[in-house]
Amino acid sequence: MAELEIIGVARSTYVWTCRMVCAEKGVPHLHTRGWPGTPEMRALHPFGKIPAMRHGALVLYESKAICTYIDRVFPGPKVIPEEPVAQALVEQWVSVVNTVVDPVCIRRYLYAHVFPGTADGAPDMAAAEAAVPGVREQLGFLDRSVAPTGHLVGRGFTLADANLLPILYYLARLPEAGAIMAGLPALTGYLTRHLARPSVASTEPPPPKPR
Ligand SMILES: N[C@@H](CCC(=O)N[C@@H](CS)C(=O)NCC(=O)O)C(=O)O
Repeated sequence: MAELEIIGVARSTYVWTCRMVCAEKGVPHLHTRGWPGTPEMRALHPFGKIPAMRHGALVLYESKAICTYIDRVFPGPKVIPEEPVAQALVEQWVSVVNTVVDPVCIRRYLYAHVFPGTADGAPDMAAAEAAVPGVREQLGFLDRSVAPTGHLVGRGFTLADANLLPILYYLARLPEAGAIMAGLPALTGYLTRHLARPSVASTEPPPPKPR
């Protein structure tokens, strides 16, 4: 079979999810760095976003589509269960995390710290603090959701977890969200336990370069 290639920078939450799924299933893949908005990414993705995937003649974008393809085409443990209810719940979790949690927790809150757009590159604290009530509400909901089983769906690791973990990983490292998470034992335990999982640990992005 042709080699599978995941293109995008390792620190992207969505790139990490795709690489985590490969590792979870034991699918070898070539990871090629690609920065959003570059001509290389625009050749693979109509809006130059990451990740993209190449497998033989197939080029695919959108992390959910990429992970679904990998799960269906390659052997290894299923990250999207075949049982209809569990499958629907994985769909639900990927959708709500990508359309509700990511916009607040990553695009508004984390970006205010990491890509603030300020003249001196200092965090945009007004924007970060404005996002905190939403971050608190969402993290509380996630804490209650993982408390019963330590997973988002059923009792096993699924794409729902792979899709959420990168977001929690970054939030735990930021002051306001980190403090909120410290008061949410189920969510903190969930993150700590899954970060030790081989598929998660082996694909963890390198630490950011000091400013
Ligand atoms: N829905 C897309 C989202 C991809 C996405 O927004 N990726 C971010 C990096 S985590 C990106 O490319 N941002 C740059 C941009 O939006 O121009 C997916 O699931 O793959």
